[in-house]
Amino acid sequence: MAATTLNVESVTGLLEDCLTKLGFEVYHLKVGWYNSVLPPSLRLAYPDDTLAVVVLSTPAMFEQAFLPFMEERGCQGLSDPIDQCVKHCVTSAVSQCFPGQKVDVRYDYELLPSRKPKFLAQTAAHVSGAAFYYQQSDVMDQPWAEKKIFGVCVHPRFGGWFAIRALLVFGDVMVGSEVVQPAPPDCVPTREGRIQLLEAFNFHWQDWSYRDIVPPVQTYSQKQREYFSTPPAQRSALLRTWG
Ligand code: B12
Repeated sequence: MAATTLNVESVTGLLEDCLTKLGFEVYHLKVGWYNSVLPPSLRLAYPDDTLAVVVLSTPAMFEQAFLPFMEERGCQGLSDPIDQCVKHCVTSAVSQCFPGQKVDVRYDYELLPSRKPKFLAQTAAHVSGAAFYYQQSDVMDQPWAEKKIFGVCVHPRFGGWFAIRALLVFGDVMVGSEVVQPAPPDCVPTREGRIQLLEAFNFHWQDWSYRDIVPPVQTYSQKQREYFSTPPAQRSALLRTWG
């Protein structure tokens, strides 16, 4: 498709056609929305009107993309199989939907030479309207004194049962001023709720209770929980027991 015919609807529509059935969601943003909340060292080197898309994995990704991917590939020798699977799905979708188009694909686990993340996944999710990013500064009269508290995004339908996987920047696609920035749903509006959320995410993240801060429409299956609760070195053995 020629660059001039691409716009927000065609880009997100094409990506959804490929990725929704694999358990992913896509949300558009303008680079300017993202850059405006970040210091210069973390900004993306694109004009403000450049189109970007943030890709989330939902609970269904495990059964719809990951298990079939592992079955096809075999479990041997893959380090970070989930990351490899996401990369496979996203790059296949991009090359199929946008042949010849310049797309800068950045994954959540990639670092710049400066050791900073290639993109701030939570900031991207928030400014796209996908999931509210609750930060320490969103709590009035903080009870944590000087302690650093990491922030966490909450999805209106999946609570904490999702991950932010990639940012796609379409360097040749500019978005007009008619596209307005959506506010993410504020699903944890009270001070008490936000304290509970941030404490669960920072101090008890292994019990996964932060994920249920709002009633989710779907959570990770028993199989998926078992997989993520298994130390990475033993995960391929676990996959083999499932045949
Ligand atoms: Co982690 N981790 N992590 N993690 N981690 C990520 C944050 C992410 C997004 C990965 C993913 O989904 N694929 C998820 C969070 C999902 C969510 O939010 N729902 C995640 C998770 C789930 C975890 C764990 C639960 C383990 C796990 O299951 N994977 C634990 C839980 C945390 C804990 O320790 N209790 C975990 C742990 C960690 C460690 C190893 C501790 C480090 C450090 C954590 C941290 O710094 N937040 C870690 C990292 C490094 C990351 C990673 C790779 C980068 C985060 C980072 O360095 N951010 C991200 C993936 C990614 O983003 N690529 C995952 C840089 C800091 C400086 O950014 O604090 O958000 P920041 O500050 C910026 C904003 O405040 C912004 O400017 C600041 C920068 O100047 N800003 C904004 C300023 N004003 C405003 C205003 C608005 C409105 C907005 C939107 C932004």
